[in-house]
Amino acid sequence: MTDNLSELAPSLDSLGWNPQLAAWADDHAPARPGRVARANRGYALVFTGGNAVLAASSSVRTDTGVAPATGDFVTVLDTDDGPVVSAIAERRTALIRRAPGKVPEPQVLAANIDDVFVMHGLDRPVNFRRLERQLVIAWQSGATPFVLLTKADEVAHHDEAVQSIRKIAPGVETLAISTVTGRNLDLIRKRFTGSRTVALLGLSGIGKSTLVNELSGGGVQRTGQVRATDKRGRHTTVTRDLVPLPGGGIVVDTPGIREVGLWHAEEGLAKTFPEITEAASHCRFSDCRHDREPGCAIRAARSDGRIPDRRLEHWLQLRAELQWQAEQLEDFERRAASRDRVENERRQSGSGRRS
Ligand SMILES: Nc1nc2c(ncn2[C@@H]2O[C@H](COP(=O)(O)OP(=O)(O)OP(=O)(O)O)[C@@H](O)[C@H]2O)c(=O)[nH]1
Ligand SMILES: [Mg+2]
Ligand SMILES: [Zn+2]
Repeated sequence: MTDNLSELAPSLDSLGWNPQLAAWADDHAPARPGRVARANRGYALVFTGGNAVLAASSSVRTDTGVAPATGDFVTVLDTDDGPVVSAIAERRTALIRRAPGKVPEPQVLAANIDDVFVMHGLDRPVNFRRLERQLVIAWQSGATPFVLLTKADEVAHHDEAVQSIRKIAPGVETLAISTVTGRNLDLIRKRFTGSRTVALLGLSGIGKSTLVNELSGGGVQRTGQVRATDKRGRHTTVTRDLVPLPGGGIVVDTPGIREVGLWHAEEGLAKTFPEITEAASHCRFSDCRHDREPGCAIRAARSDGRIPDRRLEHWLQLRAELQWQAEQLEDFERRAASRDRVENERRQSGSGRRS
């Protein structure tokens, strides 16, 4: 694998190494500690302090049911077959979406992060629903979300966009930035100190990798032009990469994501819609469905304009989606368990015949 990441050699301290992790790693000696810079199917590129090692990860996945994700703290054991990821430390935070496809399973976009930069390009209309979904998974991660509106140099009146977004992202710092004019980049740079780790989230072509290059002061990440006609990106970044910055701090560049599936995100939903969560706590009945029940504080807030229709509708939809997903997951697990039972019985009756 030849790429810029494997040529970096950050120290363990700059990657967020701490006494708890050291104690954890001691239990796994003689394996070496490190942090995952990039995870591929079956392999992880691991910064082990002064080195980047490509380690096999299938066995740890089979043993623990967890595959290493970008940002994970891991141990790497040298075996006759080469380096192998031998353990993954419990994640402090994790940015997770539901993996695309029919099977209900999580996809970890970044682990052990402190902030999530939810990014939208001002060169196209902001999709509020997508932004709200992104905020749900960002809040759910346990990290602090920020909204960055990129390409501020391309629009004359971006203040309006910033104001309308502040309304749908209460409690979330929202900034318009530009890598062309340098607008607000000083504020962004200030977030990056020590081993603080920030994950970037957003559609293809909105300038995630360009920001990474701007912050790192060099062409670490490849960037690609958007299509002139509809501003669509070309999915230039295809892996989730942990990029340590020379002045401190770490940024996780990610491929552009269109589908933001939710995964166990009740808390994230509550934090994304704080005004609705607050109103719900005043409904007369604790199991109020906010439909026709008497004393519904949400309906009252809606009718006097404190909660906009659009936001309430989206909240109800996302809540229903989470409920549906919980049922689907239960059903899925029940079917898997019954398959295992049948398989066990088949095996036992088979061994019975042999004896
Ligand atoms: N005008 C302007 N263009 C920008 C800015 N930031 C990025 N771009 C351009 O937007 C295009 C896409 O940038 P990338 O950084 O590759 O976008 P990305 O979000 O990493 O895209 P994917 O890797 O495909 O997910 C490039 O042509 C950049 O030069 C900005 O602040 N202003
Ligand atoms: Mg990119
Ligand atoms: Zn109610």
